[in-house]
Amino acid sequence: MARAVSAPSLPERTRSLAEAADLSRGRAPDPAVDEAERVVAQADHRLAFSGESTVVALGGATGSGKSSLFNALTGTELSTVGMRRPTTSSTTAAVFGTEPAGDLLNWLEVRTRHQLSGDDPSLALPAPKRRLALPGRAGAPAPSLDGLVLLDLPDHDSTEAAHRLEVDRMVQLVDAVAWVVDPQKYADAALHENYLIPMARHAGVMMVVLNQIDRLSEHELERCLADLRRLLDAEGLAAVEIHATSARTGAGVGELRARLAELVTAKAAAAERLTADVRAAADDLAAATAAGPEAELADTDRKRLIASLAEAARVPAVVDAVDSAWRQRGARATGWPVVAWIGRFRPDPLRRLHLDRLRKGVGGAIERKELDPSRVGRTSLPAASGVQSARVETAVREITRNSAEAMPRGWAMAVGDAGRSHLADLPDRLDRAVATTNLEMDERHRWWSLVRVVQWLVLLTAVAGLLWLGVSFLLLYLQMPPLPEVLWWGVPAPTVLAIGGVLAGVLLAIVSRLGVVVGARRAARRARRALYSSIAQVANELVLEPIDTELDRHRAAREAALRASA
Ligand SMILES: Nc1nc2c(ncn2[C@@H]2O[C@H](COP(=O)(O)OP(=O)(O)OP(=O)(O)O)[C@@H](O)[C@H]2O)c(=O)[nH]1
Ligand SMILES: [Mg+2]
Repeated sequence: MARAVSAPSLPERTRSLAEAADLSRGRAPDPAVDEAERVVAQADHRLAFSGESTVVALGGATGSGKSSLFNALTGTELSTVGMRRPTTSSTTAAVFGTEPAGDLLNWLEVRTRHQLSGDDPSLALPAPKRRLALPGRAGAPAPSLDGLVLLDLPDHDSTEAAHRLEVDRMVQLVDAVAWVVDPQKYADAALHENYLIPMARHAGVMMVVLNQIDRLSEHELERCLADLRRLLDAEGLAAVEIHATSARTGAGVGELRARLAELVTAKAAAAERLTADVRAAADDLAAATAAGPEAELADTDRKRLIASLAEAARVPAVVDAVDSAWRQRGARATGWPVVAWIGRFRPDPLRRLHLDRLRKGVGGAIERKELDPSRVGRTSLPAASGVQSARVETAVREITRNSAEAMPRGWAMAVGDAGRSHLADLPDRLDRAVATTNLEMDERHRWWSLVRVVQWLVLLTAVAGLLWLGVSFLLLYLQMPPLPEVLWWGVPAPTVLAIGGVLAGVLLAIVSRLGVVVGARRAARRARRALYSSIAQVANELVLEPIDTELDRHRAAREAALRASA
């Protein structure tokens, strides 16, 4: 299959993730499905709101200078900078430009908002008080931040649990995060282990801002930046960019603002963030969906199930009964009538199993009323232990186990449940399938009738010969004139008729017997085929199709998850 050349768009990924989550519900672990659904909802909401806005949050430990930097970037004193730690307890938003971001902020549940129009003179760059050893854009005209929604968050390492919850909530929703650190605490484990490292997939929409650089000498700053870089690289966060600022002096703030302006102008942060979210959730779902190769019902498994069900439904016994019933009926029809007549008293093997119900109606058609399942009772097979439920259960369990072998547990269980979904009905349906199968006992033995006519003619001949002989003996006994003597081949005709008739009848019976045996074997094979096809129908409907449906669902879930994470 040709691979798609271009990567799927975010809406395409989101749709695929929604599909994967929907299909995986009840099969993959709930947390993975819940997370996928949460991400889908988040993407839908975020994309429904202004695509023109980019939401950037300032996060970090208490006292790192988030609020100070927020004020420096906005050129305001909107956020409280305090001596008492922690200071900020709820998120404050600054909306740059004239585009209102009310819906977006409602969705983010940020209540403290300020609209800063783009041409606000207070946003002019504060003059840098010292030169930074960074590639800078100091002195450049203030870039437009129109469309930026800047958030000042509470501290993530707070003594206040509510602060941490608010940070976690916001970090999940915003488009980009600038982690503000200070020279003392930039290596703080709480930040790195709880946020930076787990969010490695979002490296493209995260940055670290080393603030308070006015407290460092140029040499110390260089060492500090190099150390921070090494640390991030070692954590797999090489893609995370580092900025250096002093909210107090304004150093580096211009560069940071320019970087934010780039982000806002590109309008790609929201999509990038959501794409990372969707891919992460899709990867989790994919991992919970497929461990091994694609699961499929092998043909050999299908055949084995049908064979096991046939065994359990006592098909071999029925086939044997067909064979002996055919022989018995054939012998009765074509045998020497005197002996055949005695055979009438032997019970018919099929009738004994109550399997002789299908008879030909007028014109050769099978009488439908006989096939009406509601009118067909159970065969008497149960008496001979009938459909053995235990064997049926074993056969079904085996096929579900085989087909779900390589699947993760939840999916394997779903396949098992699908296979067993009609287990209770199965013995009855198998029995009914056997009972309603046309065993074709009335077909292909027209020659029997011909032989029967000949047998009776031959018997009549023998009887005529015997009568003739009897009359001759009677006349002799009564000393009456004998019948005229007729000789055939030098033997008296009545003797020829009597002995020849008996011999011919027996001979015809023997020859016919061979034909009947061959016919019985064919009839048994035909019956076996017909019974197997009836059993296969039941197996398909009650076991194989439900399993196939679940396997199709699994395949679709896996493909959707892979499409979402591609
Ligand atoms: N020297 C220096 N001090 C700074 C700088 N930025 C902030 N401060 C000081 O650091 C302290 C904390 O600043 P805030 O802006 O309140 O810090 P915060 O990160 O918002 O703290 P919380 O709201 O408690 O999470 C204040 O006393 C600021 O004056 C800076 O760049 N240089
Ligand atoms: Mg603050």
